[in-house]
Amino acid sequence: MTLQCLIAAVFFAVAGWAGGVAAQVPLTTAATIAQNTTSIAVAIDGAWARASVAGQKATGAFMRITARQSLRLVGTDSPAAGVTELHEMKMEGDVMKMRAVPALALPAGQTVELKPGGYHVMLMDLKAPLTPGSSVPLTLVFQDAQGFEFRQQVQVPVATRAVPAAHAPAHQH
Ligand SMILES: [Cu+2]
Repeated sequence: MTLQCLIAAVFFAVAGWAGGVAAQVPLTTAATIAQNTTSIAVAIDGAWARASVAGQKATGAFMRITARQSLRLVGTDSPAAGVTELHEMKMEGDVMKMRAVPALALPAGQTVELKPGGYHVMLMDLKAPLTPGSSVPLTLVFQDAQGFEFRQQVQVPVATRAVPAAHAPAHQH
């Protein structure tokens, strides 16, 4: 297949997909979906990944996510890690256990916090130690109520602890 032919095929696939979406959902929703690709629908703040040392295989990334419309976080990916998963830490009896979860619900307008001891993005099979002061790209995959998926990339600062939030809503008086 020539490159030109490949581009044409991709364009056709995208055009066909866009037509399908427009046919299934009201026009206003289709417009919102179109905007999603430019990262408007989801606000992410306070993101940080815990620094790791040489030989350490895994670490966690944390952030606050606020979706304008009801969405689910259904996937994560980072070039810094061989495997990237969404995890949850939970007490089972008196033991803190960590497990992979397939998706995280993001109710419209509510801030969902990924934090140590709770939900987090697990970066496993690290390709190099995460050094404080550097940052790692992280791709989040969201799915809306219609099953439409879109991706948002975040540049996550590496730190040894949570970045103090200058605008944390919990501390306004
Ligand atoms: Cu984990």
